[in-house]
Amino acid sequence: MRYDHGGGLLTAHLKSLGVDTVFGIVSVHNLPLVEAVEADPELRFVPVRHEASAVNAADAHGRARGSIGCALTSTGTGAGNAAGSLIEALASGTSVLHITGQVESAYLGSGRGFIHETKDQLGMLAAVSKYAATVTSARDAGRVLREASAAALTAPGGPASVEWPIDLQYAVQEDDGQGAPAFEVPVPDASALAGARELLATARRPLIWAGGGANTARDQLLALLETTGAGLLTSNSGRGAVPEDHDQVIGNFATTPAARALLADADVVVTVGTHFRSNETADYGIRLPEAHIQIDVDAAALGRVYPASHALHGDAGAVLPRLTEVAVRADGGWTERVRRAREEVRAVLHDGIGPQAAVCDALAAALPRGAVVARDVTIPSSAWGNRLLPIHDPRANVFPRGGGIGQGLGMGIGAALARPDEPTVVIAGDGGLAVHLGELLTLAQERPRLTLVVFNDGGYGVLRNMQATYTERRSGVDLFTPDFAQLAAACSLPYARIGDASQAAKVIDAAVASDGPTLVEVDLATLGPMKNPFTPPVKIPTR
Ligand SMILES: Cc1ncc(C[n+]2csc(CCOP(=O)(O)OP(=O)(O)O)c2C)c(N)n1
Ligand SMILES: [Mg+2]
Repeated sequence: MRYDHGGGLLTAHLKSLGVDTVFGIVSVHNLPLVEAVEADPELRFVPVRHEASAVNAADAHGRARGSIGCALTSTGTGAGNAAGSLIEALASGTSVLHITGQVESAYLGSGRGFIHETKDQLGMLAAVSKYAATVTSARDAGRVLREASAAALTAPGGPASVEWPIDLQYAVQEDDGQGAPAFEVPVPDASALAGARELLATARRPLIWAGGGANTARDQLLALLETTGAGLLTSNSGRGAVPEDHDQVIGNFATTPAARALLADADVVVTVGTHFRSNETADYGIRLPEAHIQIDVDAAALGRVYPASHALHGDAGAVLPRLTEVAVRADGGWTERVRRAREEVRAVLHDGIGPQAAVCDALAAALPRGAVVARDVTIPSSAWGNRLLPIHDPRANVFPRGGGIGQGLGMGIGAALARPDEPTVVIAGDGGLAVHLGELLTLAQERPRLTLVVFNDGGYGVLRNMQATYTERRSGVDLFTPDFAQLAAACSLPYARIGDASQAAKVIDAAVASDGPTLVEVDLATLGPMKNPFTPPVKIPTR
């Protein structure tokens, strides 16, 4: 195919991927691309206010659809601004096609100070992306885009960055349509698989632990769960792979005493596509049974944290049915114990969060099944949003897996635009929201069905709690916080306040039912403290 310039090539490529929304900031170094997206009736260009948010929004747009998102940034500072959020997509293995500018190809690497030029932009992108490449000719761009997208979409996924010199963006493109690489799906070792099958054929107290890698094998996971009567633990990323109202789902509660006791008594654990991240394993401190069948498409993950007695290098969707074929039913008492543990961990947490339980309950009641809950890194997310607030579909489960604050609103906007027919909720703290406060303007401009719930405690509460627990200091945690009612008014955003628990249901119901954005402030000073203050599950290394 021949295209007048790179814009036509890009839009055709995006449509072939099913992408209909692109997030970015326009620049002299991406102008033909932005204009082509904007001009195409099948595509929407969303001008966000920071490149990090462009990547967060594109990432979450992909997560909410179970596909890939696209972000467009400028050269140099623009690409650098995107880097923090590319790190998030890399940490989470989510698929983002990031296209950024580059100086004219004649000046690449010349150090002449061409506008936006930076040292080793490709090296920077390579460090934070799964794939990074430079377009080197107008015959080459199509291949690079296809290769990048295939890398982003192939499990374990990640961001793919393409830097495109501005002269080559404007050039006539000759695309031969070649070069979409085929990736081989790994097949587990036959003897490891046979051993795993033998083990499951006699297991009477099985547990399953699902991570984000199980999200593409939902039916197969459910079949193994129901055939065995096992209990299901999940990482935060594995939430919703089986809907969390299923009575065998314990969920993201592995570090609780009840779940640890189950792990101690289990005769086998099958783990599926999980990292065993530090926060979800008490810094790798919780114990797993020795009989450990681990399934992962990423060879590096096998045995990386916990030894795997049966390491199955393969795709969960293909491997799980091989186990289900031979699996037997657990002891009836075991499945009963799983159900009791499920109830117990929820009741204990519900009680421990005190008045915030009213907000959690209100959200659970107001949201339709499968609606996206995007969660910034704030106490309400860490304490209950990541566990208690039910998730029934992995595409609803949007949160920064790398733990970086400030990404929630951008993610929420991306997800809300991916799912215009449903409400989306963002849970953010006052500190995290301030990182990309400019995205309130994107929210005001695009007006998606998004309820932004800001938990205002006038600072970085989680660090305050850590300091109170460990050092009795108060350093760097108290923040000037805006008057949110006035801020909302200045942005033409409807505003509501939850000042005590009795107001939660009414405020949340109205906001979620509206067909546009609402800023809801939860005033934590008047709502009152949690019964058990939250301190993060991280250790002080010297203690
Ligand atoms: C990018 C980034 N910078 C700093 C941190 C450290 N950090 C973790 S939570 C947090 C406080 C967030 O404050 P807020 O959003 O108000 O939530 P709160 O803890 O008050 O509930 C900070 C600064 C981080 N996780 N990510
Ligand atoms: Mg705060």
